[in-house]
Amino acid sequence: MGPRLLPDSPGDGIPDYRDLLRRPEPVRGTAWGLWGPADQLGTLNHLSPERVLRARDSIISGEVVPLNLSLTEFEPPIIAHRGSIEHTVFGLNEFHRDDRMDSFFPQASTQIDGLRHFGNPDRGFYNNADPAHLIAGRPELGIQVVAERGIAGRGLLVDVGAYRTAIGRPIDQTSNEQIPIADLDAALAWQGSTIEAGDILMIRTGWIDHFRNSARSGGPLRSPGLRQAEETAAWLWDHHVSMAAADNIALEAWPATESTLTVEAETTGSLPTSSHTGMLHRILIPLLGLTIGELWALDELASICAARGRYDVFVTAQPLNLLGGVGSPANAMAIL
Ligand code: UVW
Repeated sequence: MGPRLLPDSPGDGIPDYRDLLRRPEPVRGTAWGLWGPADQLGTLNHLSPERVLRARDSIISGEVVPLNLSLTEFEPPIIAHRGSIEHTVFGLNEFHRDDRMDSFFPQASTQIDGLRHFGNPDRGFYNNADPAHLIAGRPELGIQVVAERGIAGRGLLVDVGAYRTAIGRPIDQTSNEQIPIADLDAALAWQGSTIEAGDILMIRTGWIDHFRNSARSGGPLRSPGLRQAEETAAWLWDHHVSMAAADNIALEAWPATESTLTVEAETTGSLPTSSHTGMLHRILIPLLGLTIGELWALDELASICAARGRYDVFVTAQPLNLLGGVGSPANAMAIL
């Protein structure tokens, strides 16, 4: 695999998804090597300084809208293997306070999933990273790579939840409804938006509001989200988005029980099926190098965007600078 450094201007020579599928093995269907053999940023490479600068055109009023839920929003935790923060405030004397967090799961609330988070069972981790190196204290694909760079650029809210309500076909928030790319395209047309290369895409389903009002009462955890299909991956890749975030559990529908995606390791039985079976994560993160955002707080932003009739904003997100971290609170904000 020869390194091929991609130019970063619109209309540049980035291969489309079909071309990725025509790449020779062992990189068929992947973006591996496109930004160099040692690349750790994947599609965040789309966020060139020129694009960041252009994103200032999205700032109209100077209003700032944080996009983060509370670190303790989900009590009890919505993902079983993630625990609850134990926060201790202590003082060295009567006029001093310090604090400590135990049982802190960086992906327990509004988060960024770094490129360590998922490998593809048939292909491996992004840019062929050695799985043995994906451990605490080692740098490969760690979230510190993103923290040391920072995320800033044009954000585009796609309010597919509002669109579906407006056309009288509201998303079923109680289900793991799969949202097809046709709905994303229709929502973009409805709100008068066009994706630009490098956009930080923010997809609002409206699930958080539903969860706050009802899902806490119990029952199996479900959220609508992107359809688990290769065409979804192709759509995200071909639009040259720098990252994709959503207000739901996993960006994609959860659980992935309606997925059409398979991996050979599971079909041949060498890997047991699991809750990750069928997940789109297995393409987006390891094969395309797409950084993902989950559980982003997009409702206030959506109201303001609807009122101003414009859905592009300036976005920043700054993950924690944790060497070898897998994910992080997003620390994201929109500037309008
Ligand atoms: C799920 O597995 C549901 O999502 P993630 O691990 O990306 O938070």
